[in-house]
Amino acid sequence: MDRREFIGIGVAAGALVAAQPARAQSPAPGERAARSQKTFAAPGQVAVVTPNGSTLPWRRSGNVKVGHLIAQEVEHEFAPGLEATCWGYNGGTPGPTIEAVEGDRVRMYVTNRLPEATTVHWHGVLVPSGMDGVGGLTQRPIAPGETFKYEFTFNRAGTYMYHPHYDEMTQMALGMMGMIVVHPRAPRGPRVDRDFALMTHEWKIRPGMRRPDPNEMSDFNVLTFNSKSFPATEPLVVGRGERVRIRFGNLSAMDHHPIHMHGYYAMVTATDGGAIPPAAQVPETTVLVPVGTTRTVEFVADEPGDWAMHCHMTHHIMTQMGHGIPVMVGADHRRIDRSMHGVVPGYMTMGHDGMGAMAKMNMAMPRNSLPMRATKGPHGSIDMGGMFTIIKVRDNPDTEDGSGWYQAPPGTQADVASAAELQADGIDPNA
Ligand SMILES: [Cu+2]
Repeated sequence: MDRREFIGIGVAAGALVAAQPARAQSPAPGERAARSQKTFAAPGQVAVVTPNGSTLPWRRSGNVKVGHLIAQEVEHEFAPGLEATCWGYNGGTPGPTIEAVEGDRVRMYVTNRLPEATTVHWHGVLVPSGMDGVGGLTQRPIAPGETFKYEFTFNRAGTYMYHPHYDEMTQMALGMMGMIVVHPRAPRGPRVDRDFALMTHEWKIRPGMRRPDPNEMSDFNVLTFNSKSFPATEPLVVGRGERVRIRFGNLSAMDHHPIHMHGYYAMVTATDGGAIPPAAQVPETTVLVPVGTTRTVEFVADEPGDWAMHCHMTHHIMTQMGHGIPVMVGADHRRIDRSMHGVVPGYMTMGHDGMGAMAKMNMAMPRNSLPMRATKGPHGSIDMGGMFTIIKVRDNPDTEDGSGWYQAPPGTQADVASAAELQADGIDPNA
């Protein structure tokens, strides 16, 4: 195959996309993925953006789209300060989003560069049994060094996922997963202006370690959207009045993620089982994304602002440092500090007034760990990490680089109450 054949093909659109490396460099925090990603969709439908991720390029071979997944070890940065050796596809975790159009015939080559066997299961995609990727049941596992060929037709539009079905516990815990988006050949429902794919995931990485622990069952301490922890999660920059679609996937080991959206409610329009009929769609401000499913939501972004979107399990917006520490809330820290100063000068009990203030401290941290100080926001520290991102609704989304903050119009922002205001409304803070 020569270079000219190495092109993306949008079958229905006929849109050709230039060759790109298997993995675009992860954009810096705040940098938008939209410009760097070469994606395509069917006519009248926008391409999917995978924040912090990439989209699989296709080669053309007759009427077949040919893709190549390489299962391999990858060095991955979860957020500045925390890197780990993970397993993924085509240089990253999650693997590239597979984007196709209903009716596309695809041939997927899977090369195994891992030290153990693997397979790829096309979760939710209706494929012939022998293409289902279940090690031992539907195929011989792909040995290290081998390349297998899968071939099937994406005969239903929807949001699906791919992941190994051999030593699942280890391979998925180490980061092997990806999203699959199949556009309908003809658009259905209202046209959307933005289309995003976000894979939720959970990891156990002990502070200072460089390997996620695949044996962990309950105490996960790194929570991610597309394998990034806030503040490294790219914001979703959208235009005021635009219709936005977000496709969530969950291949976590053990936890369902209730993803809460500020500023909006969204209609849940599809699962990995297919589209939900309009009469059965449910409005939610928190959409539960159970393990092993996808949930697709749509909303109209008619309210400008910086809107948090995050898992509502509070430990899932924590960093590693929130785990395994004693309860100190309400403790008389002065006595403890006094007795400790004899042995550890400068000792400081933490957490007695709650943990929020720790976000501001520049404490020395174990190497390769995510501190609790999180990131600087426009009004102080944002003391959240993990599975947290921001939807930035702007009047001019295409000229925004995503790094700026919303300026609330006068009179529309919470602030300290003045004495005059308190008096006028009969509020006595000392009552
Ligand atoms: Cu969660």
